[in-house]
Amino acid sequence: MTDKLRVFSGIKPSGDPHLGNYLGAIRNWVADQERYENFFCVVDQHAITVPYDPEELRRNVRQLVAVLVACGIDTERSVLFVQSHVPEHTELAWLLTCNTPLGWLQRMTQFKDKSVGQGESVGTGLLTYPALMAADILLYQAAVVPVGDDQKQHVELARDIAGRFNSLYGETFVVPEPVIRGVGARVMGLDDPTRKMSKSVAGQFHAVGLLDEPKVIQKKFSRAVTDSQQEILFDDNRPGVTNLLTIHQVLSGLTKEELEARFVGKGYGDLKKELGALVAEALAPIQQRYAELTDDPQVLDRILVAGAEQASVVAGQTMERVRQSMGLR
Ligand code: AQP
Repeated sequence: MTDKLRVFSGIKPSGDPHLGNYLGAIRNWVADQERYENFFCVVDQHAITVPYDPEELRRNVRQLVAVLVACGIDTERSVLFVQSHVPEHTELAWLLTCNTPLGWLQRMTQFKDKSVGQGESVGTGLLTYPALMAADILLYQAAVVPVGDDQKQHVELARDIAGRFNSLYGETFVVPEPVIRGVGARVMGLDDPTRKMSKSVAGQFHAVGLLDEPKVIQKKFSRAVTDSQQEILFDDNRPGVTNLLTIHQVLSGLTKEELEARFVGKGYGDLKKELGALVAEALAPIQQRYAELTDDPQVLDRILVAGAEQASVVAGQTMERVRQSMGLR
C-alpha cells in the first residue's frame, strides 16, 4: 500500500511515437514516477477504432513499450502494460457503455472531428471509445489523469460516468481529476503548425519520430514551415516560429525572454539548425537504450507479462466490486 495519488496514463500505438508525445506526455510521466503511483497503459484497443493493419499494430505495440522504457519509465516503480492483455478493460467498457447516455458520447468533439465525411459507415467504436477510456481510468481507481487539452473532454466524461454509476449502484469508483500540463502541452506539426503533431498524420515532414536519426531530425527541422517575417519571437499569430521556440524552450529550459534575446539578428536557418541539434542530443540516450532493449526480444516479453500481472490484480479487484454492484454476481 502507498499513500501516493494513483495516476492512469494511456498512449495509443497508432504509429511511430513522436516529439509531441515525448514533450507533452512521456517526459512528464517519467519525471512524476516518484510523486505518484503510476499505471502506464499502451491502449491498443483504442488504435483499432479506425482502419488499421494487424501486423503493423503488433509492431507498434512492442515498439511503443520499448520506447517508453527507453524514455525512462521504470517498471520497478511503475506498472507498464498493454490494455488488451488485461481483459477487464473491455468487460468494464461494456458495463459502462450500458450506463452512458448516447447524447454524452455524441457531443464529444473528437468524435465529431474524426467522423467527418464518413456518414453512417463510421465505426461504432469511434463513438463509444470514450466509454472504453473511462473504463481504463476507473478500473485502476485513478485519482489523477494527465492529458493533453484535446483529451480533457474525455476525462470529464469519465468523471460524469463514474458519478452516475456511483449514484445508481453505490460508491464504486474514484472520480478522477484531469491534469493539463503547461509549456510543451501541445507540439504542432512541422509541415503545418496549425495542426497538432500526430502519429497518424501522413507526410514525411510532419512529425519528428523519437527514433529518427540525427540527420533526419535536422532535415525535418530545416523544412519546418514558418512565415515570411524576420524576427524570431513568440507570437500566437505566427504558429510556425512559436512552435519551434516552444520546443526549444522545453528542451533548453531557457525563458521566453532569454530565447528571444538569443536569436536577435539571426534567421530561421540558425534557429532550425540549433533546434535540430538540441532535439537530436536529447533523443540520443533514448535511442541508445532502445537499441539495447530491443536487442533481446525476451526482455520485452518479460516486461509485458509482468506488467499485465500487476495491472490485473487491481483491475480484478475493481471488477469484482462492479459485478457485485450491478447484480452480475
Ligand atoms: N502534438 C502533441 N503535443 C503534445 N502532446 C501530445 N500528445 C499527443 N500528441 C501531442 C500526448 O501524448 C499522449 C499520448 O497520446 P495518444 O497517442 O494516446 O493520443 P493522441 O493525442 O491522439 O496522439 P497522436 O500522436 O495525435 O495519435 P493519433 O494520430 O493516432 O491520434 C497524450 O497525453 C497526448 O496528449
